[in-house]
Amino acid sequence: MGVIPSSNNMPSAKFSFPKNGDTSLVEGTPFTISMAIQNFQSGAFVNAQENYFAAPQQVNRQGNIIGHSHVVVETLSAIDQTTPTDPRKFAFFKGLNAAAVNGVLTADVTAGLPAGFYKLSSINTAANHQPVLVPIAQHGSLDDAVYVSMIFFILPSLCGQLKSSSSP
Ligand SMILES: [Cu+2]
Repeated sequence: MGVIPSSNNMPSAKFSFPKNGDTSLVEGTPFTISMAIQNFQSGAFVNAQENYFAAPQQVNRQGNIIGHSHVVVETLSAIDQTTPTDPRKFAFFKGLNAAAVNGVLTADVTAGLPAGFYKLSSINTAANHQPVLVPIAQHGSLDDAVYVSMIFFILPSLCGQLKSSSSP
């Protein structure tokens, strides 16, 4: 398992963009996911092809787990989907190998995503990509998940048409 932090050093995270329930995102438009994280030394990242799970979790002098995070975006059939997702399939995945800036990690979704419904989740891990481990079984979530809608892009010209056709 490796070195386990104290219960005062358990990491936690919260997406700051997009927020849960966000409906401001437009299909095919680049955006940047941002996530605040605390009690975690981010930016430590080993080659996943060569060293996946190959070393135990470590903590720094402050007692925080040394590792990195990932964000994964999964497509949903509806915003209130009740069936489990398939972990083999995702719309976007990024390992966040840079350290947090002012406690915030970011991931650029450079091509945006198609219109639809999505679940965004964090995967906070030790350096060798294993999920973070904490000293007590009963604890709050060490990750975050938010649910967002990606709306269709409406052409400005079509907007004008809709406007003119709706006003007598
Ligand atoms: Cu990783």
